Amino acid sequence: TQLTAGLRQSVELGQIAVHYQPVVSAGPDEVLQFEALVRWNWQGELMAPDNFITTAERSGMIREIGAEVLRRTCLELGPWLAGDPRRSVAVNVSGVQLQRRDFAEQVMDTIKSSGLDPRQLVLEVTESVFFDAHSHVIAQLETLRAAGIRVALDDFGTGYSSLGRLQELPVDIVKIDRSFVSMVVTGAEKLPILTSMIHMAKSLGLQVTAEGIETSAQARFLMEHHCDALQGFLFSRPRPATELEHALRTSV
Ligand code: G
Ligand code: G
Ligand code: MN
Ligand code: NA
Repeated sequence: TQLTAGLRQSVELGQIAVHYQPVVSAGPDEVLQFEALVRWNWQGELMAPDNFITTAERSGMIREIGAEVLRRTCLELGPWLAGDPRRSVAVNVSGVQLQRRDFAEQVMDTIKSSGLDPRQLVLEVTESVFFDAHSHVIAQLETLRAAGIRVALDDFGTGYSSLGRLQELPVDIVKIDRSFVSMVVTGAEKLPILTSMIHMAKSLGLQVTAEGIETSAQARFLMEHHCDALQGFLFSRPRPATELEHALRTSV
């Protein structure tokens, strides 16, 4: 299709851009992580991933795009990451990428050549990756984790698997989907599902990040309920690397 041809050309021409959204660690508030979010410069406009990720997954182009996003992220955030070993960057990974048996090796090669400490990389996957996962998908995630890379379960709470299954998954971090966070509105803070999701993840020893924080009431609620980190438009929209300084001035 036209979209696929355009994408292929853009990857070759280096027109895949990455924006970064800060993740604020709770108390003391500090930006210690960014999430890398792909953007596509298409015919003079910056296209959001919702408009092309599915197409890219179908055509397999997501592999080239994913590799380019990781390379660019290492390059653009390398200097910031080198300033403090507690800092990290999270990159989204599609199940289509994980189906390739050389995925783990490619990730390791990319971070090695850019000098990034594996402990500073987080790979975000959704539950669907585990739903029909072949054993080599799990094995690759285990290999990456053994090297120090962390795995985050993105959009947590929106999938089909039971909460109990969380214990079996090779993940270090859960990211609570913003649909749960949006339930926190002033005066209606009876949120047993949200609070038990946090509680359960914490009791399994996982780190918990809440996504889609748009109000200070939501930030307060989630901090009071022991989330480790917060992310959302309240702090900053995703921005290009040249505007990181702005994002770093963010606080709760
Ligand atoms: O950036 P935005 O908030 O519009 O992202 C929309 C969706 O696209 C999110 O679900 C996000 O996980 C996904 N996404 C963003 N960047 C990437 C990427 O580099 N690779 C993959 N596979 N998904 C991405
Ligand atoms: O699925 P994933 O968590 O990777 O999606 C990230 C997406 O969420 C990006 O498209 C990003 O722009 C969007 N996003 C980030 N913060 C907020 C927020 O506070 N509110 C809303 N509505 N979307 C957000
Ligand atoms: Mn994500
Ligand atoms: Na999410």
